[in-house]
Amino acid sequence: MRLLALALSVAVAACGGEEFSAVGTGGAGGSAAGSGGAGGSAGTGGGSGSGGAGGSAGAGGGAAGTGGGGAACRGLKFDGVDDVVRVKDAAALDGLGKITVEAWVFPESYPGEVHVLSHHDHNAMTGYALLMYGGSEMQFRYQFGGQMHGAGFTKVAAQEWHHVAATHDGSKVRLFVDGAQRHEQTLPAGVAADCAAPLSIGGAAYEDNFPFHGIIDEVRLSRVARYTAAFTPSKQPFLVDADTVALWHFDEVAGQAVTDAAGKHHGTLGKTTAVEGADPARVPVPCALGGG
Ligand SMILES: [Ca+2]
Ligand SMILES: [Ca+2]
Repeated sequence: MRLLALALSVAVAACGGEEFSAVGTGGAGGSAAGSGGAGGSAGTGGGSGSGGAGGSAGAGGGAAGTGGGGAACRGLKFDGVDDVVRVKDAAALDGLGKITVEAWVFPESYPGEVHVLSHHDHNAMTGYALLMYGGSEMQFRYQFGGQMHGAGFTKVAAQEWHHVAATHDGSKVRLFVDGAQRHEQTLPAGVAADCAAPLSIGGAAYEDNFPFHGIIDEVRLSRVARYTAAFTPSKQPFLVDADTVALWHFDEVAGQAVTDAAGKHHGTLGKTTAVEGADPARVPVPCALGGG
């Protein structure tokens, strides 16, 4: 974890631009008038806040979720050195017939190959990973039966929020950035080879490398190909449905636990439940995902 001040400054940079338009959602603490605290960027956006169900729109330009005091929207900032989230291996995470791996990311830089989500063991040749290779080129990679299959590459620019997704519909792998299809490739569907490595977010699963540098939020793993054509990524947090394997909002206030909203694959900051250097930092992020 780097200094909190650094993390906050990054978050402000991510959401404090003039284009930022914060839309607060009612209900779950989503008041949009986030002008307080270090993250506040009041007056810069055309945000409308709803103070609850059916609430009237706020006139102010508060930057939702960036206020330092009690904002509900958080993500995890990875330092590009060793920060990672670990989720224990489970049978439900294995196999690769139909799948979607997706997340919102704000890469600060690309120190090298970085893994967004990895349940992959390169040496055992099992599992899958969504990664950026060669300095920003996204690839979806998976291995089974002694072969490695990779689909990509497509650029994911740093210093911007992007929705990134890889899908396999059993026939084709597709890569999407901000809902635009960037790549399509016919590849065999994987068999249910057991990857014994943990599932890692922000780093490689099978050894301590390929650390992500920047913020990751809203990571969802699904057992279907959710996207087979261009789409508009939702600005709202993902929801759990029957096809969701796991969904991590990263909205916890503190502590080591990383909750799976689907209830089964909770993770931990870093490599253990102890406070350690590999723990990503919890940072405020725009409540309107992707920065508005
Ligand atoms: Ca979040
Ligand atoms: Ca830890």
